[in-house]
Amino acid sequence: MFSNKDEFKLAFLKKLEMGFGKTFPESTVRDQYHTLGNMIREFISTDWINTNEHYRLTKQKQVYYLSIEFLLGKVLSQNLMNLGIYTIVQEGLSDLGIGLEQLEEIEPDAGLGNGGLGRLAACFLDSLSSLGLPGHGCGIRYRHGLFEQKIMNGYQLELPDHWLRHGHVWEVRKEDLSVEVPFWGRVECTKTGENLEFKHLDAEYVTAVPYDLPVVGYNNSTVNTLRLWSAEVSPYPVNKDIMHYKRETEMISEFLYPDDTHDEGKILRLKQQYFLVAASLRSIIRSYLNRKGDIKQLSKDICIHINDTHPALAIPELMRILLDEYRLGWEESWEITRGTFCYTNHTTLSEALEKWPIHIFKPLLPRIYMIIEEMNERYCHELWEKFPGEWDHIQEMAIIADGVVKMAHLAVVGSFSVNGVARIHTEILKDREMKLFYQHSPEKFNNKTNGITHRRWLLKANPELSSLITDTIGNDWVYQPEQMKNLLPYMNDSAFLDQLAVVKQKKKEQLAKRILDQNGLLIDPTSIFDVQVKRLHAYKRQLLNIIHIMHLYNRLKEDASCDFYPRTFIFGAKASPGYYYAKKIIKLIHSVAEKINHDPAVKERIKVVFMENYRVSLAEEIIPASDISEQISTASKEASGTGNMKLMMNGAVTVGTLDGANIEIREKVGADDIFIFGLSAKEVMKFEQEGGYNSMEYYYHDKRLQEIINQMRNGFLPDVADEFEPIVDSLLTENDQYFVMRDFDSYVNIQQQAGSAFENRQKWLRMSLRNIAMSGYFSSDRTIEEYASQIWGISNTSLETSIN
Ligand code: 26W
Repeated sequence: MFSNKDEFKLAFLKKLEMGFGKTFPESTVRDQYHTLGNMIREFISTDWINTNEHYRLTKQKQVYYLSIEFLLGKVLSQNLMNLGIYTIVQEGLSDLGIGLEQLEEIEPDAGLGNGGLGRLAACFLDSLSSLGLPGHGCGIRYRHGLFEQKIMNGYQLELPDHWLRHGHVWEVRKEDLSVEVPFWGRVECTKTGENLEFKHLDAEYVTAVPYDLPVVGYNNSTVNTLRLWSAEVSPYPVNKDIMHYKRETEMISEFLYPDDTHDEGKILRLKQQYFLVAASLRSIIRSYLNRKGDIKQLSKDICIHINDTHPALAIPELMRILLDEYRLGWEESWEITRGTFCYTNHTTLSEALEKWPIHIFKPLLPRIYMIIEEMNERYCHELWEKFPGEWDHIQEMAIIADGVVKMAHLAVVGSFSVNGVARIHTEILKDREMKLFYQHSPEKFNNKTNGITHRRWLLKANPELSSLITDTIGNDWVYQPEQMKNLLPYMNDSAFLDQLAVVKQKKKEQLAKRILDQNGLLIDPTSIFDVQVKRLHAYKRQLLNIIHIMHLYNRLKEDASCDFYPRTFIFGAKASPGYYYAKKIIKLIHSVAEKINHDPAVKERIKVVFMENYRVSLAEEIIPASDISEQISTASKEASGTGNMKLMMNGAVTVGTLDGANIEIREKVGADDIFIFGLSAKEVMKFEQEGGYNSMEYYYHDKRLQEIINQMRNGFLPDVADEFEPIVDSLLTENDQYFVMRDFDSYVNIQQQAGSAFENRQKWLRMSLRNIAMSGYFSSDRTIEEYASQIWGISNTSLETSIN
């Protein structure tokens, strides 16, 4: 299509004129963006076709990653980079007087996810393609992704995300591959000879229309597919008001649920879940039968991965297909089904465990409910054989109990593999949350510590650091990120450390400029950039961070001459719209910022910045500029965390608890190059079980805490006096469920150590370097290789293997 910038320019101008009927000087930046996007998508299509053809001909096993969320962010530059045409395009555009950054700016983030779980799915897709592995995503094409956050007077406002307003250049609508998904109705059972036959009658149909997005591998000609389903009215007749039916149908793919911890039990969410799995399974099976003829071999030729329990209905749905459509017997269907699914758990927080009330479930999905009932009965029978008479034990493990369908139980029982996302998380699953299941079938359980794609989070987000790495150790690390270890010998090379410092400084200046533009706040780019960016949740303890900031402020007010290295505290966080407490924390951060940022006495020393509308593209700007990475969840609560890995890879040093993947980070960098504080997971769980923690004691005995808590209610902070009562109550009246006060002293100390370490420039640069050098393990390539070899049983058989 084009192989140098002049060819690119010609093709670009021609496409622009043909596409928009305008001359180049008449075109807008948006016209130019769409032209480029369309051009690149067409450029991709040859490899896309070839990849599919290759899979079809080699008949190799395929993996499908089912997820209710895919948090892709922007794709233009990642695609250009993976295709190896970034420079050609950049230079060609530049000759025309167009900055590629301006076009990138126009592209909306695809924000089809809340946080960690959705972003992980996006990183996994990138790794699958880049490793040349046959793995595809299946999700929902929400018309509105995660809400846009605006801050007004310190309060969060939510605006709908209109990412599709101007069309989406990367998607291809495949109307001919649409499928019908049935809801409601009734099941009729008839006996034909020996067999029972089940028919779903009077169902209301929804048409699922697929939109395919290409997932481009890094420099290897592999293009896998992310198939996103959109809900549209069905041509089948309905028995109700047509306008009402249309509205209800389209609602299914209208909004992403903006909650990442609370299971709300809403019927629309259940509809979304079944919609996703019914449509995906149909298309997976269709393409399987195209490749291979025999449905009975399904589990040898495909693997379906369910990302948390949200797509767990795929299990009874496959049973339904095998039983009702292919007429296999129960035993055989069950064998195939259990050999096909694998499940990842992403949280042990009990409020996040999905449970569907039968009275909602059964009428909406009558045949699926029947199948789950049968699964439950057979499973309980099997348990009875093993634990005769132990009713409680069986009841605790049942799939249906207490009037609800327990999705985690369904997922465990119907899968051949169950994994957690960091070592401690998997251990907690095995000894607590899923203990009984682990005892019953230990062979299913395994750990796969999360990872992130270094191609986005280093190569793309931090080209300056990437160039420095490549100039120093060559570019093997791009294909084998663990090679970043080869940077370790530069630990004592002061010329190299200086260059590292220059890169970090440059990223900090870029972020300072963004903060000035966006927040109107002038910050000192030589101060420590202390960053906490993630969803707002009580267990993540943004509160501990802000309390510590209040403490520093109080100290500086008392003694202006005290030794303190200037710091800029940077927050980015969205709160779920219905999460009242989380929104109070956002307000508190703003009130504290207001107070501190306007006090001339501390002005040069502490700044507090809340960056509005945290999302993938903003993360790409903040993370490379960070010095300190705040990973301060109450130990045992954060399954893994992945922001911790992104920050480490960009040379930030972690201040954190021994929670999630922080534990493995410490193992990699060594105890000297990470700042660990606070209760251990064991200690937290002991308090939770046995009691013995009394937060009031900390209020009475720690004068620092007392002063801070008083300041939340005595008019010290701007705004009404009782604004922060819910926070004070959580700390005092409700006995501080997340041990903020308990960990406060330890946090103050470790933060002081981190501050002193920063003042020793050489020491800090060495710490930073060790974090970068050891971050290769946390590439999602390593994670995906483990999934591929240990769970899925797939390998790279592409014609062109990617190692250059
Ligand atoms: C039912 C509502 C709901 C929605 C989403 C409950 C729970 C979720 C997710 C499981 C929340 C989530 O994103 N979990 C995060 O997954 C990341 C990727 O594995 C981990 O790194 C985070 O620690 C975990 O909180």
